[in-house]
Amino acid sequence: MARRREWTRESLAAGVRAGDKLALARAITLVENSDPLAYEVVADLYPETGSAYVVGITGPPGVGKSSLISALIRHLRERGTTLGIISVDPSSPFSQGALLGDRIRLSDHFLDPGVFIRSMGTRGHLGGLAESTLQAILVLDAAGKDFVFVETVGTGQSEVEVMGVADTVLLVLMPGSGDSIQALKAGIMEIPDVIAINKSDHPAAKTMLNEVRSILALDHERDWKPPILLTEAVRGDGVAELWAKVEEHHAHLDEGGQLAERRRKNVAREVFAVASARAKTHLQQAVEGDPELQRVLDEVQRRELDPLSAVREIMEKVFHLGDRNSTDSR
Ligand SMILES: Nc1nc2c(ncn2[C@@H]2O[C@H](COP(=O)(O)OP(=O)(O)O)[C@@H](O)[C@H]2O)c(=O)[nH]1
Ligand SMILES: [Mg+2]
Repeated sequence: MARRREWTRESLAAGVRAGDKLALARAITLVENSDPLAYEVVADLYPETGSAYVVGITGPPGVGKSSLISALIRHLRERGTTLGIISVDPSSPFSQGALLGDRIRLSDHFLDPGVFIRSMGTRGHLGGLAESTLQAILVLDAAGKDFVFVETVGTGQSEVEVMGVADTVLLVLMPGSGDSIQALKAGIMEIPDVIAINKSDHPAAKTMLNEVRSILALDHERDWKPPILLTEAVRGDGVAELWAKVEEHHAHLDEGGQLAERRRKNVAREVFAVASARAKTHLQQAVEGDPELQRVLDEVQRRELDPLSAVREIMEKVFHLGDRNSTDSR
């Protein structure tokens, strides 16, 4: 390893712009650590972002998201397209230590200058996962990547937030992903833009395809009908067809002027989500470290103070806010 380089705000921003892998790695590490230098660099780069197309790839663990991404990388690299990949999957093979044993030669991608892959842990993000993912996407965007892929395990709230920044959301399922089917049916899971039923070599793949198709058929209101494709990520079957559908969705958004609108909404929601997450952290820390606020909570427990009066006291003390949510202002 080379001696660790000292990056400045200027040199790091310049390195990111040039797509230098060391600079990208450093910038994203700083983002993960909520380092002030990361904020400065992203602030400098932000006006230059917006040209990367962001594809969110979500779905239950083990369905083949990472394998599919790898197959898509191969497909796209043949055409010279450049890519940034952020994997927010604790079991991701996209960390250099975990490449062995996989039939897909992910290591090839690490040597390719047109691809930057980064795995981000789901824990230990001071500023929250949504925040660091958003910043990391901006870094890769500023580096001039044509596409940024974000892989998340589709289970929790943070993943929903992470998917909120994607231009196209690709849901990956496999035969046997019954929970996801139920979640789609019940409306718990948002309808994605494109669905891949991976592991099409599995005998139940067709059944799964029909099941998903029948659920989506109930939804008549969308102007974009999410296409459902069978893929076999390991062999690359259906991958070109899958990508064609992502591009079709992109074109669909472009045509109607919907891409700009979707991005505007996404950014607004993301800014709000990050602000909320910070407010929550601030509140928790304030209550933990303040004996007076602890006393307020104790009083509620002893039924000496009602819960909403406690809320009011806490909000006043921590945020210097009155009772804004009170209905009596109407
Ligand atoms: N049979 C079969 N196995 C697959 C396919 N795609 C991925 N796998 C395997 O499924 C396992 C999980 O894949 P991975 O890409 O890590 O899934 P992820 O957790 O969704 O990212 C690995 O052992 C892959 O080799 C496929 O299309 N067919
Ligand atoms: Mg994965």
